[in-house]
Amino acid sequence: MHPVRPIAGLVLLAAASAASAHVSYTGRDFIINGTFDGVGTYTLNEQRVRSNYGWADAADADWGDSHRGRFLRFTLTEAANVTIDVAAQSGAGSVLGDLIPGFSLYSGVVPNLAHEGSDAPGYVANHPGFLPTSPYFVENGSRVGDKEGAWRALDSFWLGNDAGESAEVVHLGHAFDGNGIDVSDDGVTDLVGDGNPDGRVTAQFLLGPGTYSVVVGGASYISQYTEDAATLIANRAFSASITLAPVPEPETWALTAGGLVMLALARRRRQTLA
Ligand SMILES: [Ca+2]
Ligand SMILES: [Ca+2]
Ligand SMILES: [Ca+2]
Repeated sequence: MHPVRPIAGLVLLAAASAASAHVSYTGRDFIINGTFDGVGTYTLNEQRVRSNYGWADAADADWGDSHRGRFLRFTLTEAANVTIDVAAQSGAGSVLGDLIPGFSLYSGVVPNLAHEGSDAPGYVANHPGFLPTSPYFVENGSRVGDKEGAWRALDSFWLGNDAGESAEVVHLGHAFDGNGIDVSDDGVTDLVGDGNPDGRVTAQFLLGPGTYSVVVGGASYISQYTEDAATLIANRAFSASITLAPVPEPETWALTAGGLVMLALARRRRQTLA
């Protein structure tokens, strides 16, 4: 069994940076103003995400903290074959370059400054397991309710902000670097990675017109128990790109309600973890 996670240190840092740490897509649009010219590669360099465990921690039964993910977005005005690539980048100063990247793709975006424990109506209704009090964890290390955040890496999730705005993003797929993750802590791997732990992960999707979120985080589940306090929440640097190609034979694929048919990545069954 793993030792109790050192969450007290997390709380202090989260509180100190809470005003700027909530979800923001500003400066994280792959395609500026939603313009789509049919083909091309769009890259966001020198992105950062705090911790090396956020994605994996959002893949387990008690969900994860959206502050440990980096939210990127793009808009397609027509259907496209989209390759998403995320790679660790060398860091500068206190920014580390050791990210084991994972990402999830969602249809839609959440409102600016969305966060766990927001004042948006419906927060508790959309987060079974949270109690109707503001903080989603407290300073003695005990969580309020049985969820540690609202981010779900393997499923859709809902977030709101203190202005009362809210939205659900619909999970379309995910991929992560490495040989697999044991998110139920029983010694058995639950999630299969890309099999090549090289700091990079790539997956391909057929997408219809619409706006999409790509949420990037660390896929090192074990690091939340093994890293020292400073390393645990250190920023990790990464680059992310999307490459668009025309859809070759539109009659051979059908748009789902969410506008997606997956190509290279078999959709994982929804995880119900004991
Ligand atoms: Ca978790
Ligand atoms: Ca397991
Ligand atoms: Ca890889």
